[in-house]
Amino acid sequence: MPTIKVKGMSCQHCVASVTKALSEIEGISEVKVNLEEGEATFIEGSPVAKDTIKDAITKIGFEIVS
Ligand SMILES: [Cu+2]
Repeated sequence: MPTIKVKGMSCQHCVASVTKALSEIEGISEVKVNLEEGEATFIEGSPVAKDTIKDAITKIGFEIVS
């Protein structure tokens, strides 16, 4: 399962925003965000470009740490 590190999440609202943004990407499902670890995992049903994920996260004000 792909895991990404998301920087800037501080509360459950952030978690909800990140979960929503990732879930809305075509091909991504089963998004789980861990606030303490600052991580998001998901199932990639079809290949998703890294930039697509990055754009979705930065658009809502967070940052992906790689
Ligand atoms: Cu928050």
